[in-house]
Amino acid sequence: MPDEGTQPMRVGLYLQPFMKHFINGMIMFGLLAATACNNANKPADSAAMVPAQTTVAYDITPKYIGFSIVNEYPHDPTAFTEGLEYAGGVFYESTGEYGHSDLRKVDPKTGKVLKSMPLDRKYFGEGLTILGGKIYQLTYRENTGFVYDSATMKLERTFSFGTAEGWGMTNDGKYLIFDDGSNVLHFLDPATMHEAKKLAVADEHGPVQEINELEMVNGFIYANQWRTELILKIDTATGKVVGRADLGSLRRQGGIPPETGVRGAPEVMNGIAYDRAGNRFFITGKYWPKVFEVKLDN
Ligand SMILES: [Ca+2]
Repeated sequence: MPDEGTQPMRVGLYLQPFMKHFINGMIMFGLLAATACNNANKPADSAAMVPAQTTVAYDITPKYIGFSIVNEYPHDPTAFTEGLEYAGGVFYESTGEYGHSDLRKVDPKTGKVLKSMPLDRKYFGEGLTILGGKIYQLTYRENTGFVYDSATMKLERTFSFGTAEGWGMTNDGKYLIFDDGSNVLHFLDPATMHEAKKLAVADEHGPVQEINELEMVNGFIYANQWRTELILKIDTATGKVVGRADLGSLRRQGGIPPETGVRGAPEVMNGIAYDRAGNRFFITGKYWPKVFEVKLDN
């Protein structure tokens, strides 16, 4: 392996916007091509596996969702947050960057890392979710996912998934749901890791690209859209964006400085967790020194 200063992703970090757009474009081209192929060759009953519709725009504007900051807690400012989930009174967090990625358990009140399972430096951690006593964690471009025992955080096995990139992840109690930087949500059966269905996300303008960190709340998926300050509320039956929260002022209100491009400084918002018992949303970002407890007016 090259040393840290010459790692591909040290360059890749700054090429990420371009590369993600390029790769997303390729994925979309592939999906459209596959759709055309499927329509020509497959019977109608294969609809569940046909790539999701990608051109629809809805004629109803998503509901505006206001927000307010309820509380704020410390967050490790060296954590390149890629996934965040709340369970059993603690945060489970997946962090990214080659050589720095881990799965960690974090005390919400203090931000203290209670336990960390570092990834090999060839992996870039991405989304995570907890289902059926297991923690599932994606990687960015390594087409590898990890399955841990949720009680011990011991790594049990790995799996592969059929997209070029892995981004955010959540679950609906039955399926693992992840995204790949496009507008498509992928539903995986955790028993087989086979893809059961796809769902295209769209709003009144059409497909919504670069869906990122996810959180399932009361039957809706809440999603960061990458490089925006938006949280989208998505109907899991249709893929329709039914609500939209603009957290653009969260940084200012919460004392998180604007992005500067300086390495290690706070980057994009990327982390949504939900405490069902307390009906609390938690929001953080890459290299953010705080986690915010937020009330969404939905
Ligand atoms: Ca989450």
